[in-house]
Amino acid sequence: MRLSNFFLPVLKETPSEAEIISHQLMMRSGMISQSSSGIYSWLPLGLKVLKKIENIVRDEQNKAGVNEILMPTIQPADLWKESGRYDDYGKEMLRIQDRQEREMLYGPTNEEQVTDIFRRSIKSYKDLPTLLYHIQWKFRDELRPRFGVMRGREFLMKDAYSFDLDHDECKKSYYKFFISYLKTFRRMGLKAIPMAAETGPIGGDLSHEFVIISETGESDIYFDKRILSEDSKIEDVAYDNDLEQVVQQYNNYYTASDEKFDQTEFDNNVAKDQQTKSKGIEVGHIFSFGTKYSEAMKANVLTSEGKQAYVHMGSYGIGISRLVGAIIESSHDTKGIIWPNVVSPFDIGLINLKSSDEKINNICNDIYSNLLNENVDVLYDDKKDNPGVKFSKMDLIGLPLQMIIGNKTIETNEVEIKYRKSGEVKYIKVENLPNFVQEIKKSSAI
Ligand code: 5CA
Repeated sequence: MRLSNFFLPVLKETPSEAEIISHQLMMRSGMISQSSSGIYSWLPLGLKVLKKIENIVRDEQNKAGVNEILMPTIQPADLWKESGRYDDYGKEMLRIQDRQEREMLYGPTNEEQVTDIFRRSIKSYKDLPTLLYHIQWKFRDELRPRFGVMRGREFLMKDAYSFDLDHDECKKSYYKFFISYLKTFRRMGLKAIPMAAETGPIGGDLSHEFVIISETGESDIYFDKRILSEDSKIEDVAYDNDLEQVVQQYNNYYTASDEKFDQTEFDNNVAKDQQTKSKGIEVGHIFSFGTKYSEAMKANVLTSEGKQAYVHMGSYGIGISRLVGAIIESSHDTKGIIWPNVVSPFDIGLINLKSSDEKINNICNDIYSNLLNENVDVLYDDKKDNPGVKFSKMDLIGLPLQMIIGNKTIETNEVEIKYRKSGEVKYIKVENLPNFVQEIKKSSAI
């Protein structure tokens, strides 16, 4: 993509309403544009990151054997009346009437909708477990929407649902999601700590939230710091292993957010020098709630003994749009964002320092088209701005690697390579660039 053709409305000033760094940087780098309180448009740069995160989440759900579906954003109130949650949900739910004056709502979550799909289609224990997920916009009329996409009113969530014959089978599904979440967050370069949690309006008896450490997080978290080194091999865990054992390794460490925290328990379980208190951002939350919805909504299957049994269910959420902010919170410096390669909106930023010079233009154009031929997603700054503007813009938007070409580098027939994260700079001969590109592709340096 040529920058001259790319809609990137960067701001010079930090918007005063943006209190935390991720919100400031998302606004400054033109990733989002506010529509109303807690509701945002996603502009090209932001949308590319959102899609990358979405695709990692999707890939990990598919690998765990979960089926992707797409449920509507607008749901009939009748389903929520059946479960009893229509009144419970209160003002956080956006209620709508259609032209026939039927009560509808904009979904804040989908337990009812998915249970309806399940009960219409699955009648036998032979079809269990059934695992479904979708990635869809949600609306919650939060009392205090804030911090940009971190606590929005409209936000993108991956929500998955499991249906099993009994409590033990349901636990197996729960463990599967538990492991898939650790794999997912790790792929994004995040260390997410699983913490036993309250179940709130979703209900149930078993729940974990996945929290990443961040000074700007909304919850206080307390944990045994040894849990941070636990997930080093999580990508190698296969789903046909004994997952309970793996989950147990995590559960052995004391972790709690403020609502569950108990100082005496903390002191009894964790040596003083391992005790850590911090702030955290909840990026995922999983629940196991037995037959709460299946009984209320009559979702039952025939067992092997020919009896009817209510299915045991769980639900599993990941805040995809929140993750965009959460990743920035954990990866930035004074100049701007530092994207982990896997979610970066482009692989490389190519900077032409003198686009009025024909020779430099020709070299840059060649490099640009060669990179595109190699399937490298490159943002080519071909604009006429001065070098300072170009450098600070490229640093702000945080692409992992920059290629810089100007008078000085051309004298020696070289390209300057700058790594955004380390600040390391090196020079490569133009004719060696194809080799260099092959190398960095192989080493996943981009
Ligand atoms: N039905 C369950 C699991 S599918 C559920 O809704 N869980 S939840 O309420 O915990 O939400 C799941 C995830 O969505 C949270 O962990 C969080 O990362 C994200 N999330 C929740 N509310 C917001 C919000 N207002 N803005 C941005 N992300 C949110």
